Amino acid sequence: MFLGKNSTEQMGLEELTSAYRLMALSRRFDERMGELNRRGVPVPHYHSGIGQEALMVAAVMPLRRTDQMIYTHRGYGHLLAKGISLREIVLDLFMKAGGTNQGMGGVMHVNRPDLGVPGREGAFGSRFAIAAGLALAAKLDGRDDVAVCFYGEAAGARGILYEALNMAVLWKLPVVYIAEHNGWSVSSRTEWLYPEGSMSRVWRGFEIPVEVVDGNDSETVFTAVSRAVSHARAGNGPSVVEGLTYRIEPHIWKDKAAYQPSEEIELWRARDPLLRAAKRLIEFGAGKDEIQSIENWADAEVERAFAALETAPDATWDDARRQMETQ
Ligand SMILES: Cc1ncc(C[n+]2csc(CCOP(=O)(O)OP(=O)(O)O)c2C)c(N)n1
Repeated sequence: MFLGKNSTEQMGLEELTSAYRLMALSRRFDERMGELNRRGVPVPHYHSGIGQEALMVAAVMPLRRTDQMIYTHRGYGHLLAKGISLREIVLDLFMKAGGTNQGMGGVMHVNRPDLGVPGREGAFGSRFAIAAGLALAAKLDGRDDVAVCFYGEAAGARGILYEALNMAVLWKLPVVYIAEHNGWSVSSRTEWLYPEGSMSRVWRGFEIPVEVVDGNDSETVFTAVSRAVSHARAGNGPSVVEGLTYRIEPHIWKDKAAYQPSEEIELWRARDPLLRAAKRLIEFGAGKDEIQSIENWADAEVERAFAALETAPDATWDDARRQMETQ
């Protein structure tokens, strides 16, 4: 069962330019963190999202500010696209004051409830039920907001998916699940975890709309998720979009990823979502200088975020308590 194909939300030059800015920022930040790590600078526990930027960013762009979004641990594109600044993310990562959790949650628990980012679980799986709960809250309050829940191969293999989806289908909850099919779950291939190597196959039994899309093509992702969001907002219940992408970097940097064949990585590098978006921008009429100026802007933003880190004080429990009292 597929979502109504006659729904034609598509990216124009403006949307694709916005997507490219956010994807470039996410990429530059991952590259900078990798560089620091290679130089031996102590960096926090980190999961690089290189290669997955289109899925992270273009799937969030159809959302409103009040729509809820549960992100994954890999990459920061989801958060940037929902309006959280790189400065806040960096301060959270390095556990400084001035971020979103005042140094008390690290990057696992970036949250901005005012932007529809309530945070996320540390032990993967409960996100399926949390997202269904957020959708239920919107429905009970009479808001037409939706909840969007990204998940990886590991979370999707847990039993709570079935419990949550059963309730979401029963109560027609406005929730969209987005599977980040990136080929690997630490050192296990997706094919070793799911029949037919399909993360969305299990959803078919619920007879809800399922779309499998090229997760490295921002326009395709945007269109599919826009359709899923409209479906949920119109009161038609849950759906799933599975985006096919690839984890270019190791699970974490201390993992040498000897299990990951270099030819496979090269194959996917050639499908780089940024290169593809840049090519499309040129087809839309953008100049090479415009693309370069976006790259320059992203570099400068990364500089600004790290500059904030230089002066930020360490967070204290008092900062955290004050923040909790104001939320
Ligand atoms: C219940 C639970 N078990 C284990 C972990 C530790 N853990 C963190 S990331 C990860 C792998 C995630 O793989 P996947 O979902 O495929 O996402 P990817 O890292 O490929 O983006 C694991 C097992 C966890 N957070 N929660």
